[in-house]
Amino acid sequence: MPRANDAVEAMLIEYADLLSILFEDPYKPRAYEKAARAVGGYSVDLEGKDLPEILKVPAVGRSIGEKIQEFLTTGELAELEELRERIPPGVRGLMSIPGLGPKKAMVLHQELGVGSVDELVAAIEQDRVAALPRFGAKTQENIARGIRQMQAAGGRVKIDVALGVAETFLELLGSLPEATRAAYAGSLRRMKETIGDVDLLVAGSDAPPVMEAFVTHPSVARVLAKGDTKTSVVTDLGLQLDLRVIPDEAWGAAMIYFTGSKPHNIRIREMAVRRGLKLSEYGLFDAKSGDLLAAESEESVYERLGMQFVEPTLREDRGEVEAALAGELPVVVTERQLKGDLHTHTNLTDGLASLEEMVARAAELGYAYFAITDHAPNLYMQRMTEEKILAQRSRIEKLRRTYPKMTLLHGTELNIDPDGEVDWDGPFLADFDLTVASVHSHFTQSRDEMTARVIRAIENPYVDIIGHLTTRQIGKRPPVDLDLEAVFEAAGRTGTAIEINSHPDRLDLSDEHVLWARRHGVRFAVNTDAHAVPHLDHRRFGVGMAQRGWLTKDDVINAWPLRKLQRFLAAGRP
Ligand code: DGT
Ligand code: CA
Ligand code: CA
Ligand code: ZN
Repeated sequence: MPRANDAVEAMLIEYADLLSILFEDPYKPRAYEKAARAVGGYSVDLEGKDLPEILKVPAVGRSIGEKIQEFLTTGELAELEELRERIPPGVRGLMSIPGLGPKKAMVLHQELGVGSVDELVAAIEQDRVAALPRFGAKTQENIARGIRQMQAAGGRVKIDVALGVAETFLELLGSLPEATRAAYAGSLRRMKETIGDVDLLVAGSDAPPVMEAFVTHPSVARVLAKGDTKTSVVTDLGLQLDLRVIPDEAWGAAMIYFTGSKPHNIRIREMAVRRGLKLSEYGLFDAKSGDLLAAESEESVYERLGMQFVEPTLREDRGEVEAALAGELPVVVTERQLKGDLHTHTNLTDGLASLEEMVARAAELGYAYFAITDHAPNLYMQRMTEEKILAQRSRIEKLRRTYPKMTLLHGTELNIDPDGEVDWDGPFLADFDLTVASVHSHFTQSRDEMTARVIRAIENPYVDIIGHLTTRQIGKRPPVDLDLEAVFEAAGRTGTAIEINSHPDRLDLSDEHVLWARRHGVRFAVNTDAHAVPHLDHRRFGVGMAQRGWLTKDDVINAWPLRKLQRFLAAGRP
């Protein structure tokens, strides 16, 4: 169930966007954005909370707090409705183009009547954007590049968004008396980084009431097709959902079929044919007699095919069918096997939560160890100093007494500078339990420069983990240009772990990069890079990526017992 906080966050961001389009003052929108992030990252659900409770959220003052209260009690905000009257919805959409701010969006609307991305593309093709005062050819080209970047996501949505929508619908569908089971399948179950549409399955013998409940869900914006076996809708977020109602007895066969992937399905179907069998979404049958051999559970179907059960995250026809036939599938790492998180932030730098709040949640997750890795000084905005980070270390040392079962590790996230150097020198770095080093600037260096830069950081004996290696942000920022073969070779050679950053905007490394790095004996850290308490749960996405990269617990350093992790961290230090 999406929390009220998510709805409040979206409302405040829209309010900030519209303010920034209409007014010159940059401070007010920023205050709303800050409050929006604080609400989204706040660990307490604001549903039903009164004003004093709302005012406990960091960065939420009285005026914003009252707006949140109005929104929570009435479901809307009068002042937001007024702003919406003044700006066509498409204009705000223009702001999601990388590099296009609110002022330019408003000029494009006022001068050219542009009210959507499609209209903007047309205006660019006619060179009408370049002709605007203070725009010019260069700005037009930048905007065109931004649009291409945005469209590279291809209308797909990020996995966290799709999962939130799927869970909301399953809550409704699963509670219907006609439904004996309900689940999501498709790319979402395979945990791909982006999702084209959400595939839902409901088991039951009476489909019409299920379909009716589905299309009348409040977040359905449009019904594309409605039938007794399949119904498709589009939600208010523009995401398509396909619902299929299937007989209980065929649940397993249908789950296999609609989980896919298509290439995996084709491979197992061909295999079935070679054995005189026939596999469909209704079951596995004897081709000659037509007798049903298996259908009820996925396990029974795979077993009757003579293969191991294949985890959904592995079903991409990347060799998993052969491995399952030979009984050689890897036992992929699971969320429960993670013993700690090795990259997290607090409000000492740009995190939202205090050290104590982050650590308390880590303890709830049952971690054996937990690392705090706030930003080092060269990310100037964060104003880190030696004094501050040493003071944090003292606080951590005191906090250790409160958590006898969890080992708190003190680390830092270093910045890899353009030459591959990092913030502090050896003696100071030696006193950290671990370090993560990441690229946070100069993203456009040439491939040779960037590769040499990252390898230098990898070879630094004090660097334990490379954070978000390619720095991509899905749908927003392309990856940096790197010779990955050379980078992975260096990481394997030096025993430097590479992070799988679990944030759904990053998921960096991607599955294919994990498979590639693994061939060089690289070790991985599945980290959240959490900047707020709820972000610690993003690990499920990082684990999905690790599974898609065929990783077992032996490949993942934060699935190791503390002693083994400590030996790994200490190795290679002078
Ligand atoms: P998406 O939605 O683009 O993120 O990716 P999927 O994998 O969810 O693809 P989708 O929604 O088109 O179909 C869901 C599953 O249904 C797919 O993974 C496998 C199965 N499927 C769809 N079309 C075919 C087909 O033509 N042949 C076979 N064997 N399976 C199919
Ligand atoms: Ca799908
Ligand atoms: Ca589909
Ligand atoms: Zn970080």
